[in-house]
Amino acid sequence: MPLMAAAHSSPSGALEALERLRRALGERRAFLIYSHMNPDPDTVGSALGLRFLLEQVFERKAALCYRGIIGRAENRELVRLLAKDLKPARMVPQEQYEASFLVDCQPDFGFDSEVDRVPLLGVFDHHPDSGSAAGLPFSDIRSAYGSTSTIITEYIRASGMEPGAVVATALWYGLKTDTQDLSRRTGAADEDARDWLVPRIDRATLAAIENPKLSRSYYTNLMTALARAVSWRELVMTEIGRLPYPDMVAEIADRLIRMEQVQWSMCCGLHEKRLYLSVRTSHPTLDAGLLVKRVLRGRGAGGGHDTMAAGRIELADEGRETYRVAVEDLWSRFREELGLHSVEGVRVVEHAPEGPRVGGAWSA
Ligand SMILES: [Mn+2]
Repeated sequence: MPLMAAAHSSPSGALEALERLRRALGERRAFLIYSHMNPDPDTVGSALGLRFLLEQVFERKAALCYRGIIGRAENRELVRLLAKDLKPARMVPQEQYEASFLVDCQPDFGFDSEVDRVPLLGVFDHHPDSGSAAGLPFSDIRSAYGSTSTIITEYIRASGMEPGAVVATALWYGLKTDTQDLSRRTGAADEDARDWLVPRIDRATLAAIENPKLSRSYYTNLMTALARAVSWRELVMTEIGRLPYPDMVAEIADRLIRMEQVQWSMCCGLHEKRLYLSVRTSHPTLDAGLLVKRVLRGRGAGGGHDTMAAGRIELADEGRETYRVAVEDLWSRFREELGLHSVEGVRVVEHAPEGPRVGGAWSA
């Protein structure tokens, strides 16, 4: 269908963006779409939406892949129900693709040229522009948008094509989770995308994704996290040792930030020689991403948004002592940065069978 037909009903500039993408594709026929490491709903929704564009609008071949682990039960259900063919990068015959796209991140964070063999053609992202996409033939980075799914939705609307319930549901779930139901980091573009997507989604599938069964080990890890949690006034921190999957630290940080009087939550754990950490804040002015960058300076990599951030530290080995020393150092850095170094820590669950293993007086 001619693209101009949809011009009147799509956001301004969207048609130009679609044309820019068409030109960037050139004569290439087959594309690989990389989600970011340890994919979340926004990167999965964006990848499905971009594949729809490449296949249905531009009549090319496109496949999806990811690196890392899909851990969170909701994300596993999302992939099981809507993106069955999202494959680990190592299982994809990368030589069959001429060019690749990266969605919901930028090359300095989400692309590893050692592993990701298909030459990068472009990125779609809504994180602050790191400058690392500057040399690419195509990039669309809009940091004022609540999600990458919002950006991709604009392209689909501009194309005038109907995406169907699978793609619409995945895009809506990506937008919904990244903006906590459009309650934060959100603007008119996100609301516009919501109004367009919601009538197209499959509500029963969405409900199934949002309420998945949880594994027994999930509850074990939750118990460990609570038993080892310590608070210093408005800061609460915990660690769960060996992680079933890296995302687990984010799930715990999400739960702890809801505690009364708490403005900062942090959870960390170990996965294959890496210490992963996740931070949440409800502080009205301070920025979680900046705090994590300061804490990790010279120690590891990390960053994020105003209310949530994540990071990782490469450890020399997976040994218990190496991990304990790294956690002690991390906890002390957080307390220092938040001016809580002289405040005494208090166990969150006083009579838990197992207490905190780090944090000074509580060591056992
Ligand atoms: Mn996102």
